[in-house]
This record gives sequence, C-alpha cells and structure tokens, in this order.
Amino acid sequence: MNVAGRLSGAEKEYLKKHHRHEIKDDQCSSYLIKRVKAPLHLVWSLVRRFDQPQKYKPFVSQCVVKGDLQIGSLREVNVKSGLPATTSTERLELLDDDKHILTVRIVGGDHRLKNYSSTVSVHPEVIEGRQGTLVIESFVVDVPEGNTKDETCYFIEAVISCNLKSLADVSERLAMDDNTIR
Ligand code: A8S
Repeated sequence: MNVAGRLSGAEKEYLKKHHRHEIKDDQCSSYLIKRVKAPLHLVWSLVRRFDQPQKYKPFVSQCVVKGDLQIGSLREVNVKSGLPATTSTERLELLDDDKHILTVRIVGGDHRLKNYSSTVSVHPEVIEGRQGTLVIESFVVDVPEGNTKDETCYFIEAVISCNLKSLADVSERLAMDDNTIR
C-alpha cells in the first residue's frame, strides 16, 4: 500500500486477478501486502518451496511432505512451542511458476483454523530504482465458535505479517549475498 494506505491500480488488479475468495457468512477474509527489496526470482524461490516453509516462516520448526511434491500433496507442519497449536496438515492446491502464485489449504491439525485457505502471489516491482518484489497474501477462514470476525482476522494477520517480514529479511539477505559474490 502507499503512504495514504490506499491501493495502487496495479495492486487492485493483482487482488482482483489472483485473490478472489468465496466468503461465507461465518468466515472472515483479508489480505496483506509487503514490498521486498530483492528480485522476484529470489522471493519466489522461497515462497514456492511448499516442502520447506521453515526457510522463512518463523513459527515453523519442522515440515515433512510425504511422497512426491505435486498438486494435492500434504505437508505435516510442526510449529514452535508457545503457540496455541503444535501441528498443522496442509495441502498444496496451486503452484504456478509462470504467474508466481501459491495456494495452500489447511486440512487438519490441533488448532482452531477450519477451512483456512491462503494465496500468495509475487509481482516484479521497481523499488528505489532497483529490482524489487511486491508480495500479496490473502486468506479466508471460518470464524471459530466463541470468537468474532475481528479477533480471527487480527490473529491471522499477525501471523502472516511476521511471515512476510521474515520473507523480506531472508530475501534481502540472499540478494545482498548475490551482489557480494559478483
Ligand atoms: C501460515 C499461516 C498461518 C499459520 C498458522 C495462519 C499456524 O501455523 C500458527 C498458529 C496457529 O494457531 C495455527 O501461512 C497454525 O503459516 C503459527 C498452526 C496453523
């Protein structure tokens, strides 16, 4: 988003194209946008690794994918202690290496997120005269019994915000290493 918190034309376009969710009455949905000062190929190389979310997601301690990695693959994610859960089972729904889109659905685990689905898309953007990347992550989820839509959105946005901050940090570090080696 820009300084005023308004969306640019390009951002609106990306949201319309890749982040449409069907939202039922008892669900909430939102999105976050992050600018990363690293080229798209580096950011995408992290995002696309369905089998290795721990490469950037700070709450993930371990991840195991059974069998070949393909659409429909399941990953068993363990999260770090101190969180309101220990495991999550997640299915790869879409991995598009041309459009740079990843969609993952949570199908099980000892947490309260039911029917959670998220989409991450990454787009090239010039930031301060250099190759940068715009990352958009949107989600939809059931509002758990006893919680409000606001509480649910707030919790998930907090998790995603940490993930995107860390994605930026790791990507920017990789970009710096790339520049040093050359
Ligand atoms: C993601 C997004 C989310 C992950 C949530 C929202 C989770 O991994 C954490 C705590 C929970 O209570 C649920 O892309 C769950 O990772 C950090 C275990 C699923």
